[in-house]
Amino acid sequence: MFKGALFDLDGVIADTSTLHFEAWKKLINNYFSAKLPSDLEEKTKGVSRADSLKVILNYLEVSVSENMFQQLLFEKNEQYKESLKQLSPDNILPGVATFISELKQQKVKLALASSSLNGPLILEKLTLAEKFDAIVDPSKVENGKPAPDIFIAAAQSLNLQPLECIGIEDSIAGLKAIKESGAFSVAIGTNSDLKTADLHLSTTAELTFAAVRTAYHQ
Ligand code: B16
Ligand code: MG
Repeated sequence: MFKGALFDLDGVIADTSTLHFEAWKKLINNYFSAKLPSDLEEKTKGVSRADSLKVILNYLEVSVSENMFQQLLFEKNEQYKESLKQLSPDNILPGVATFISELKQQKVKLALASSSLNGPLILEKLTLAEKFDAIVDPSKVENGKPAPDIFIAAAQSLNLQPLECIGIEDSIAGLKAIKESGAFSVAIGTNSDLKTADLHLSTTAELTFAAVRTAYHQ
């Protein structure tokens, strides 16, 4: 049996991933009068704020000064934090609260492996913070997703090996990170690249302890 569960946050625990992209769209419209295509959202999922901005500037074929780059990061986060003001336990994705309770009952340890610097604030707002045994600070991790570092650090924070853990992700970058860490991968979403996970589910509503345990033992 697995002993640890390493959770991504945006798009797995809470429905906040669209809020990130909404904030980027607004910012880029304000600064560059440009529209971002919806397929760019997947490329900004799971990766750090700075890496997301690099993806976007690359798409726009614009280069900016370091000062401007920092200003854009700051403003995107201000915009994002504004949208988080409305966040409540209602934003926990379907099935996730029950899944977390099941894991706790089974004495599985929980760690957060989110790229988001806003992770602790979001868990507080969702009233889930006390359920987690550890929260990895993404600023202390050398390489962001798709590198495996944050999932390795999350397992370590529970005094476990990645092999003893499951990792749960909604992004392609995050799935790659879980696989490289050696943890059992659970991917959630409809993108076809997510189907390479050890267990692929279309939505969090299918995320149950029974489903994961069965897949883990196969
Ligand atoms: P922040 P996750 C990621 O969270 C988001 O998917 C990604 O879109 C965002 O750029 C990144 O967090 C950084 O977030 O700007 O709040 O520090 O999916 O790894 O939980
Ligand atoms: Mg995510």
